[in-house]
Amino acid sequence: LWLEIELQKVLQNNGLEVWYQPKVNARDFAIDGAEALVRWKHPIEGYISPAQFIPVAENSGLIEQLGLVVMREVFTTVRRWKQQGILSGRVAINLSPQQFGNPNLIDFVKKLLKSTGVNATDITFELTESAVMSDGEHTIQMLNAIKKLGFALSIDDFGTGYSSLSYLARFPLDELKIDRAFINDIDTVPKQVTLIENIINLGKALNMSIVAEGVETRQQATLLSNLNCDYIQGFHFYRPLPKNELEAILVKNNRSK
Ligand code: G
Ligand code: G
Ligand code: MN
Ligand code: NA
Repeated sequence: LWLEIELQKVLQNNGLEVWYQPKVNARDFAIDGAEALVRWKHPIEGYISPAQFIPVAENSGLIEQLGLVVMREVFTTVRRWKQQGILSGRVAINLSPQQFGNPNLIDFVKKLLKSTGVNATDITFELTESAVMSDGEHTIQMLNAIKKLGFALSIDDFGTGYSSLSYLARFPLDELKIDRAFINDIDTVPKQVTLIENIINLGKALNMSIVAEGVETRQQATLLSNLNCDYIQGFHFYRPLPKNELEAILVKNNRSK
C-alpha cells in the first residue's frame, strides 16, 4: 500500500521519467529504433524497478494514468527526433495486459496522435503473449484498431508465455522479440542456436521482423547477425539511457554521417 500511495503521488507530480534503450540493426550495429522504459527515482528509496511498481499500478488501476504519461512523453519526443532527422527506426512502448484490455485505449492514442503530431508509423506497441491470448474476440478488434491507426505491433518476451503458437497466424503482428532467456546460453548450448535459428525463420516466414533482446556479448551479437536476425537489443550495445543521453548520441551520430 505504501508503494501505491507513493506511486499515486509521483503520478500527480509528473515525476516519472522515461528512459530509452536503443536497438541496433543486426547488419551494421547502428542504432535503429529504441524501447521506452519507465523509470521512477524515489527521493528516499532511489530508483524503484518497474518490475516492482508496474504490478502495483496494474492492480490499483493506476496503470491507465501511467500509460498515458509514458505515451504522451514518447509520442512528443519521437515527433521531435523525427523532425530533427536524428532518429532512424521506431520507438517501442510496452503495454501490459490491463492496458491492452482497456476499451479506452484506442481513444487515448487517437487523441495523443492528434495533440502530439507524431506519425503512428514511428511507434511500436509491445504486447506479451498473455496479453494477446487473454480474450479472443476483443483481442482481434483491439489489434486491428491499433494497426489501422498505423502503429506496429510486437510480441514481447516471445517463447516464455503461452504454449500455443496459433495466435501468430491469426493476429496482425509485425515484430517478434525473442526473450533473453533464449539468448543467455547460445554460446554454450548448441541446441539453443538451432532453436533460435528456427524461431527467426518462423517469424520471417510470417512476415515479422525479429528482435533479439538481452544480448550481452559480442559473440552473441555476431551469431545473431549471421542467423539473419533483424535487430539486436542488449547491454552489449546500450543500456537504457536517460532521454538526454540518447539524444546526445543521436545528434553526434547524425553529424558524423
Ligand atoms: O527494463 P526494466 O527493468 O525497466 O523493465 C522491467 C519490466 O517493466 C519489463 O517487463 C518492462 O516491459 C516493464 N516496463 C517498463 N516500462 C514500462 C511501461 O512504460 N509500461 C509497461 N506496461 N511496462 C513497462
Ligand atoms: O520485458 P521487457 O523485455 O520489456 O523488459 C525490458 C527489460 O530488459 C528492461 O528492464 C531492461 O533494462 C532489461 N534489459 C535490456 N537489455 C538487457 C540485457 O542485455 N541484459 C539483461 N539482463 N537485461 C536487459
Ligand atoms: Mn519490452
Ligand atoms: Na522482452
